[in-house]
Amino acid sequence: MATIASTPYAWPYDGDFTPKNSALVIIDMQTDFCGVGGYVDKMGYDLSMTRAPIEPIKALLAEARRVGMHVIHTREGHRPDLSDLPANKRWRSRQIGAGIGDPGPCGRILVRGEPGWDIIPDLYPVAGEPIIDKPGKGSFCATDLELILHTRGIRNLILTGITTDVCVHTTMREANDRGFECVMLTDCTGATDAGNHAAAFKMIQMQGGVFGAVSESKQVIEALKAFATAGGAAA
Ligand code: C5J
Repeated sequence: MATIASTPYAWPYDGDFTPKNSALVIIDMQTDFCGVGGYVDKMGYDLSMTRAPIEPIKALLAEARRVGMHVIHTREGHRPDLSDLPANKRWRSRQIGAGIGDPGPCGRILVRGEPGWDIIPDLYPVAGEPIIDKPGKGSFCATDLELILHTRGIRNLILTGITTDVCVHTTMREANDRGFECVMLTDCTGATDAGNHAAAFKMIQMQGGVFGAVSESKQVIEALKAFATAGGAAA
């Protein structure tokens, strides 16, 4: 039995947590969401909030790699011909002056292959860490994430990234409905609005943990260090 201190229950619910049946999921840590000149910056939001999780994720990622836990990255973006960009998504983004597919300081906004679309160097994936390219907010919609999780025997998801209330929350909801056991980390996520960040965590904790549980990186790192100390025996 191994669990991570979290609320409203010790996660995972049944104590079946090991680096082999769990994945650190790092959502959309792209320049477009946390870099100068990217999509979020162009919309005029405070970048300090979407940049806040960079260092906590970096520390957790180092520990996850050290113990051999699965790591999965996602990127939100569209085909260069925009054939997978719904007209209403483009229209809405143009209302706030950051049209998806339009040119910006970091290349065409949220378009695959452009500099702003890629994952920031601090958190760049290494060999063996799948990258899920997704056209929507959720990581399961129009992707092969579910197949990869099943193929690798992963049942527990540790959710991090940006933004808390949009892509990370949508992914948690999709995963929960598919039977995956999820925890989201407060310090490893960030929103464009502090109130939305807080509300997103409150929502998770309703109804006994309606989408899963809430924790922070310190608790996960402690649990992973315990596995390393036990030489994997705890698994
Ligand atoms: C948004 C995301 N906020 N990664 N995307 O449009 O949360």
